[in-house]
Amino acid sequence: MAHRLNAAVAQLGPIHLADSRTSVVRRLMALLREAHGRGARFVVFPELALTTFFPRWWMTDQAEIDRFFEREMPNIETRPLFDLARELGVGFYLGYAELTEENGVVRHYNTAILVERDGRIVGRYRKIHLPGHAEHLPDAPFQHLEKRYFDIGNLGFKVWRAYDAVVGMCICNDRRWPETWRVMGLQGAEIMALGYNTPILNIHHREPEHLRMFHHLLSLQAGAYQNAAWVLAAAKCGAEDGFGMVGGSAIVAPTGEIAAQALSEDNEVIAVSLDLDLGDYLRRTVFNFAKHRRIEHYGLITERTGARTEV
Ligand code: CDV
Repeated sequence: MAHRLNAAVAQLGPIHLADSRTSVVRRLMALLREAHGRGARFVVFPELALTTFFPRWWMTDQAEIDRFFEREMPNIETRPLFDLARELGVGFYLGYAELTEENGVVRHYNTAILVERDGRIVGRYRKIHLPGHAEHLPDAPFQHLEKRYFDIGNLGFKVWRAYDAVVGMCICNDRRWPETWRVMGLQGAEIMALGYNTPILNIHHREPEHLRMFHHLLSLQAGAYQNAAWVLAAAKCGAEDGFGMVGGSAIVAPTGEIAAQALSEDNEVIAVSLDLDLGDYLRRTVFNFAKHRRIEHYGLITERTGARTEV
């Protein structure tokens, strides 16, 4: 029998500073219901899906920063989403800012969780590739302070058995690094989920706006194809308090083809019946890692971080 999973990506339009968690969770629940109505058993929500993309704001008061973080999950505001997931039998990926304590030390992570169809959290990923800067850039049109507000994720790139498939997770900037996909691919990931917040402008250097979408899709398509996996990518997009972020949420097939793509920069569900046998076939043939990879020539990838020319 064909091995398939009906899955959806729930793109979110803007969340403004003034929007409450309760109103955002209501939006997530409406999207979950819509995805369920279209047959989905697994839905991917964006990165930091409960708040505005707060790393754009310079803040020095830790109490003010911590207002964007969740101390437990589910909590009073998000519980209804988990209850609805269980009622409908739909699992989900959700990105949020996690505040936790490890060995007596307070930690802040940019986190994603995987929730099974019975409402249980079965997987947790903490963002590893944190982009941006830690210092205030007074001349930039906005800040990108992930390096200031978050600790580097400490859970690695794992995969989990969920929804009768093997599922990996990553977050936003991770998609630009081929190592992210490969480490999940080496664990047999059939589905790789990610949420993102990608500002339309690059604050580090000026570039044509169309490159933002091109590099986004290029990264998803390469990651999917080279690892023979389905990639499900959910944007938070549109203008949050006037700061624009790209849409382009997509479901990419293991062939690297885009199977579905959001058209708007607002709340939008896209859904596809994922043919998991297709990835399986490609992992047994052109991307049969055991047969074709030559790890004796790949040492530099883990031995060296920055590029250095020695000739
Ligand atoms: N939230 C992100 O990680 N955003 C980054 C920045 C660099 C645009 C991204 O890679 O999309």
